[in-house]
Amino acid sequence: MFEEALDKAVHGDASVEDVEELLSVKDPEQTEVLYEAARNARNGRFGNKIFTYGFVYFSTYCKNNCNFCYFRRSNTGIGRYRKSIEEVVQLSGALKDAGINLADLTMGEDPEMYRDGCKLLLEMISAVHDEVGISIMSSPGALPREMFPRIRAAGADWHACYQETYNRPLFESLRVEQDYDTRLNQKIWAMEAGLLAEDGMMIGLGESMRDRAETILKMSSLGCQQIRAMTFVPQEGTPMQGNTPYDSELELRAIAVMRILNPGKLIPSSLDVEGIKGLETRLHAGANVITSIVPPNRNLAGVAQHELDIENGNRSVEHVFELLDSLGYRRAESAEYVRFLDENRPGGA
Ligand code: SAM
Ligand code: MD0
Ligand code: SF4
Repeated sequence: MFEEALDKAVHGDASVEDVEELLSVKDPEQTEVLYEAARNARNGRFGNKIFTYGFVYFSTYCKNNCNFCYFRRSNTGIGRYRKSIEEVVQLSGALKDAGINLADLTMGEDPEMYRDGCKLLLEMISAVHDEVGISIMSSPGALPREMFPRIRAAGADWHACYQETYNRPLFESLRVEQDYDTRLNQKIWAMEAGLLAEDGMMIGLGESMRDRAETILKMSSLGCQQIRAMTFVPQEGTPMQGNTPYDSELELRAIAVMRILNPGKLIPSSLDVEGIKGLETRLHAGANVITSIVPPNRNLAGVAQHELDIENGNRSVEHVFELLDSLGYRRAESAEYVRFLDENRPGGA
């Protein structure tokens, strides 16, 4: 029963069957009840305040071959780039000046960045930390355990590394040649080193409703301070290019359920799935962070939508802020964001 499952979720004792029930809701009125419960959970902790993240995809080279990803190594013949430290500092500075709360420094698993104990990656993080002073998320893929204290010392606040699914065989078939446990440990090693951690799931990879429910419960219990769901967008030139694209309904229900189970966590509305037109629905379902804000004219790519809404300025800071205001939300000041980080940092360090 929907009502019973929702009640249990709100009170923090939802079973995997309850989560499945909530994710499967079809009736439009019940779906609105689900979203409303999610907004109540969010507003109770965060009011109408929304955090904003700029996306700096600074290297699109990758040694991996994830079946779902446009930037997998076998997708030869696509335009790739690697930004210099100066350029990343400049981009991050512009985000800070515009009032964005965090720079998400993201890369493919670029061997150039990993060379000599991740020398370039560490230099990149410390340059942004020292010269700009904006909060930093590092999204570098899977790192060896000993790197985490060094990433933290360089000035990163967050390590983002998404499991995509907690169905192990499905993970192994998608993230080919990658180790499930090593990727799972990324979140744990990060938190041990005093970093906040983000986990995430994708929807539309071939997983079942049960898998989605189990993944949401695992993500909720691991202790990460930020969790996300993103709909898979099929990519040209990859083994999954012919998959039928999903609409965003399941992602919205996943966001709502994640929020009800985790009132105090950060949950993104990514502009990287449906562009700017997908923002309102995701906030309505309980998200409280806007990610993948990308300035135009900088030759920067997104991940799931490597072009959508970037050069037309729809993912720009100004455009996103205007829309937030018109929807009745308030963008968080960076001081408020830093307070959230300080209050939620593992180990209180
Ligand atoms: N390379 C690093 C890694 O894999 O962790 C960091 C960047 S990676 C491109 C960031 C995330 O984008 C992936 O973990 C996945 O969740 C998401 N992603 C990649 N391709 C996608 C697609 N086609 N549709 C939706 N999300 C996608
Ligand atoms: C996003 N394109 O927020 C970014 C990316 C990496 N930490 C995040 C998936 O949608
Ligand atoms: Fe590389 Fe990340 Fe894409 Fe996988 S998801 S191919 S690791 S950039």
